Amino acid sequence: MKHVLLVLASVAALAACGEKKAPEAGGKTRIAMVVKSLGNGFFDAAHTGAEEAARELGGVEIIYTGPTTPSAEGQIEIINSLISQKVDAIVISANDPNALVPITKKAMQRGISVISFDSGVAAGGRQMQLNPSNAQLIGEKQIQMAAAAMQGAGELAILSASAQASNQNIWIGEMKKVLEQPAYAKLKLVATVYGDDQSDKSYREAIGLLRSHPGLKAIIAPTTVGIVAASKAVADEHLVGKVFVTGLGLPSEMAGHVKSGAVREFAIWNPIDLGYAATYAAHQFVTGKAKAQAGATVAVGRLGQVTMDGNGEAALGAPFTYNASNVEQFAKIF
Ligand code: RAM
Repeated sequence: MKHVLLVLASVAALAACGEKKAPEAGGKTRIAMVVKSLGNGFFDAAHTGAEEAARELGGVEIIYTGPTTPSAEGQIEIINSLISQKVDAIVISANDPNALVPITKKAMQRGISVISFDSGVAAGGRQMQLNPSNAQLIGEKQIQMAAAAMQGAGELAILSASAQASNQNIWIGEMKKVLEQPAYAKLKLVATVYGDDQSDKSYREAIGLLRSHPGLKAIIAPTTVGIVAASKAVADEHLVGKVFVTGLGLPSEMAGHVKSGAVREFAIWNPIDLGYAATYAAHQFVTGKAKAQAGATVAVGRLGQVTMDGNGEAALGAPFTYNASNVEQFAKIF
């Protein structure tokens, strides 16, 4: 797999980690995976990957946890408790890039390794951020898929996760840049709404978009929860064939919506691999094999190694596209 090195400036916060504590003699290395919220299939798959890494590494226990709804407050409370439990590492997908920094800094000062993955903590609050792929590529891919479904012209809207989500906000920024390119001059972004990665709120927001923008031709949902809700809303409003949904989804949750025609194609990376790599990388920091330094490489087991850029970020491979020809096959995996 080809690893993409994101070039971003600022090395400022890489040194912000405390002294590493050695895992207790004889005890297991405890790695806590803190996700945006429980009950999200994307993170269930990341958890599967974390358990795989734990088995491979040996002597590792995974504590899988997260708030019931995606909030920074909920994650702060959980991290406080993980600090008291003296876990060895925290692997977090953040609900807010900045709000978590004080608590994750505190964890690092206590010798806990902190890695963010998927949705990043700002540079001062973690030793490494593992991105699933290159953000520009993710933004570009989603606009390309929408433009193809819309035949190059018309109104589109974005249905995102929570308004503070680091990853979705970066991808939306990239999508907006792509929309400025002459090739997409006939595409008009009319609204961006937030379903908070909650099925019911995402559904209500999607219905709202369809009713307030009768000329809408596409909804891009850069979230696995949002894309399912938007597809259901399009079907329920009898708009299949008129409004196309695309974005980032799990084949297992999207197969039916591809079949119905609400979705022609969507993309995603392998969430099992992402959880596996993030857990493996966290273990490298716990054991002192990885250092938070620009240009440093970090081993990620069967996926090889990733290279950290000046902002402490590294990335896995390109997203993959799914459509009627392959969605059923991948639906069996994630
Ligand atoms: C949701 C979450 C997650 C994101 C995926 C694409 O499950 O918001 O952070 O990476 O969608």
